[in-house]
Amino acid sequence: MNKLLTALLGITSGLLVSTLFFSDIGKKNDQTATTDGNYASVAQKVYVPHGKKDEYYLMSSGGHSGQLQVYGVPSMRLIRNVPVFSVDSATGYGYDADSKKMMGGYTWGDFHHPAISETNGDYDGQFLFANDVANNRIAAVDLTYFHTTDIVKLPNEGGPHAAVFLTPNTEYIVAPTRFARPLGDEYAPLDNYKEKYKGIVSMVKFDRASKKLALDFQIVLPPWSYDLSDAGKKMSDGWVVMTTYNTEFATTNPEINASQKDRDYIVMINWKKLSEDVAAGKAKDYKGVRMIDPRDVEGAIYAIPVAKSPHGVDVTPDGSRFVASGKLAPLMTVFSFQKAFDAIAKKDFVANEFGIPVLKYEDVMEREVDPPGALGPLHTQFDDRGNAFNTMFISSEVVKWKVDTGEVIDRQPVYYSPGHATAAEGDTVSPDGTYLIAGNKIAKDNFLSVGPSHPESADLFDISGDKMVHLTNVPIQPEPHYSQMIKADKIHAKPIYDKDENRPNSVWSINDARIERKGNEVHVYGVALRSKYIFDAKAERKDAITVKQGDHVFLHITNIDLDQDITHGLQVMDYNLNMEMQPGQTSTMDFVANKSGVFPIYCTNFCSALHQEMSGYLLVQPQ
Ligand code: RUQ
Ligand code: CUA
Repeated sequence: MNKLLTALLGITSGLLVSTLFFSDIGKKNDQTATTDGNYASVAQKVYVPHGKKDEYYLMSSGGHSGQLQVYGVPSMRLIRNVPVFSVDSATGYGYDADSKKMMGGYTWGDFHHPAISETNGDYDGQFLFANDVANNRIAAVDLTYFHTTDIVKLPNEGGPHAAVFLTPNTEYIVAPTRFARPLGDEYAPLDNYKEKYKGIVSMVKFDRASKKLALDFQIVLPPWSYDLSDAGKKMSDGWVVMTTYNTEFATTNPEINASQKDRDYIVMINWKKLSEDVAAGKAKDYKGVRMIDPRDVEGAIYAIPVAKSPHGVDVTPDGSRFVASGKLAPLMTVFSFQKAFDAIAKKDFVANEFGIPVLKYEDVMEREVDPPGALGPLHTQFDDRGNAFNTMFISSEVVKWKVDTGEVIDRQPVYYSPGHATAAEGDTVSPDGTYLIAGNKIAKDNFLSVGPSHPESADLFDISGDKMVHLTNVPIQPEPHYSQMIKADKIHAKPIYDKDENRPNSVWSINDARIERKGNEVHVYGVALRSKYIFDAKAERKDAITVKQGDHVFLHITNIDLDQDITHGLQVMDYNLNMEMQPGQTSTMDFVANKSGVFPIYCTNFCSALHQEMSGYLLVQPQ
């Protein structure tokens, strides 16, 4: 094994490495094998007859599509695409005024890790948070309406990849950076990396009433790269553990230069202590951001050596241990919070060059788990019977092992190269132990070919027995990073928006529809209903809007069909505009009518037998 790894690492060409990673692995797998060879019994487990519903929602990251995909488990049917960081013409997201403003000028994002809001360490099903690695944003999605309600931009971050994870009562949405950068968008040459570049952890607050996010403070750390992290719970509540890589400070060719040392660090931070100190005014203000250096707070930060280049660390459901996976060392390491606390109490540490106390590996480590031939461990999930499940990116499998003893219980191939695994409620204080999916990066020959690039894929397992039973392999929307699986009855989605007479710009009666001019602003307060628009109740043609070239036009349209699933759309031809109004929703779109002419308007959402007739005109008189 070590020879193989050395061989892998010795290859300096990225191309060769990728070829090795992606060509031969998986071939040993017989993709038609189910565990017991009984297809009918397996098929029954994923078949959800008409009229019945799935047991779980799978909230799956859409990666660089910037969107959230909602699947049903066990059927693995894609139910809904929820736009979060990217424009979406299907829903008009990014075109209507609210979402356009939230997106802050960006049109895409890279969504990696969803996190469902938690109460006492369990999913409460109210909200979901997500990160945009590409443009340093965090979003909140309301799971009552499956709508994005807020996006906040994080200054000083360099791609919050290790985000988002939550503290057990959603006190904080935590977002550690991937790249270190100079603070305040400043310039500093890469030669000054060690001194001038900082690693940042953003601590974001969420207000459930207003559904808004706000950056509370940032933690300033050495310029290491931070990767998947987790929050303590129960006995370890108050702490976060984060993996690091590139403790070598590589500024070029990281593939080689960031993998030199045998050990990187797990960083343990006491977020409760830091947040108390920030509240007590001990943070420094840097360009409007409260910043705290944990080295200035006694007992707030420790580092623990870990197998090199770890990709993830996950806290066990009881909060007593954390499991780190070294993607370049073929093993999972189990660490004990209690052992760490004991070592801290005994002051059994030495400060490193940054003045961060480093605990001893042997003091905190409980065991190393090294299944023979298993390569590339990435992420860990848990069931309700003391078992852990690890994805193996290189050997394309899921390994099930006992957290208490390290005993390997089962290994099942996946098709192919899994990133994350997701067990039902498998990162909470009370996992269900029912289903697990592997989110695979590669599908290769699984499906009908669609050319050189294939879809990503997911394998679904029944994990209720000792052996994992492979149920199905499905194509999945790109790109499955993390996902979470929540019991269906924890989600309380509303069928329509409340009829709120006080909502700004809403119109609830046909007779109140009107067009008001204020200088060169034209405000249309209209309604949409099956199967027409009423923009101006008093006009001869109630579905026409006449403006002058150069006017700033605001369309405020309320869908007054308070019926489940009767969504209307509204596009404006040749103006690159489309929005939707869900039942009871008021949407606003604004634009400058800079082109003169006649522009048909029609409903983009099929809403009735006369949907095709649901139309109108924008008439722009030339100047
Ligand atoms: S990281 S595939 Cu973007 Cu979640 Cu491990
Ligand atoms: Cu309204 Cu189609």
